[in-house]
Amino acid sequence: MSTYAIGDVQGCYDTLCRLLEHLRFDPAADRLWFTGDLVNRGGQSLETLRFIRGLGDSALAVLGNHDLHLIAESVKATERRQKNLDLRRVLEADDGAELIDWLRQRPLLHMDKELGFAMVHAGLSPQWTLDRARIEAERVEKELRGKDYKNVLLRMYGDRPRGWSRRLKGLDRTRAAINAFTRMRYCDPRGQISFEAKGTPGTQPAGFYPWFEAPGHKPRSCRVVIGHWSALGRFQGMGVFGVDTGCVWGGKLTALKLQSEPEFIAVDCAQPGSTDADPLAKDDMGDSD
Ligand SMILES: [Mn+2]
Repeated sequence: MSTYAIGDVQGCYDTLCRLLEHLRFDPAADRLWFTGDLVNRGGQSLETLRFIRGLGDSALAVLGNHDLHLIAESVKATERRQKNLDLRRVLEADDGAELIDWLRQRPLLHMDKELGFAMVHAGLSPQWTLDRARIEAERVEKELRGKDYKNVLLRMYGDRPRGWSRRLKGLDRTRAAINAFTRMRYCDPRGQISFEAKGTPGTQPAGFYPWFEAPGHKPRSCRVVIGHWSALGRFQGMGVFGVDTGCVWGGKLTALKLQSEPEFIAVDCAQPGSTDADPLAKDDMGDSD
């Protein structure tokens, strides 16, 4: 039995099938982890959701910013026609509501202490141990599954507050946690996020660090798999493994075999993608992963 963590699929279903063939994935024996952003831009978001949901207990996925955006669009869908064709196919499918409901129940953080790995879409605040991260994730997950979820989804957008703090309450705390889990790349030692910086390490503004290198960050008891950061690409360092290799941009779809010496396995993108900015950035700053 093997467990593979797969990077951002973003609706590239054909490429996912190609990767799983390459891995000789056996749903009866193997397990798949997905770093989130299952949907948007690739053109086959509907097929991707159907397939991964259909895997049942053989697959688990954490929420990414594009997944949250789709769920939020479903809340608004009755008010205006969806312009994004890939997302519209999900919203208008007979099983669309069921798929989105399933997506809404996904966690923000997955941790398997026995395996020694955790997974989030983007990052962890430097103030969080993994146990603290789990508490913050569960708090937001409960809101997304609760009866006020529409309000939470409609008010999660935006870059303020710029970082998580234990003093934050209510929706500010929710938004700060969502931004860390699903959008962060660079932050300062206090966990204040630079939403503008999205390039390779070394290109960020002074005083900001890749979140996993922020000075004074809390210790992390598991290795952490992330997606979201296609400019970082295939990455291994500081106990972090990056597996977003920009499939939807014509790059590769990458799997990481989770074992004591993790192994990267990738296939080329099988389809062209399109371009869209980060949907959770209220002012559309081109934060694209
Ligand atoms: Mn993302």
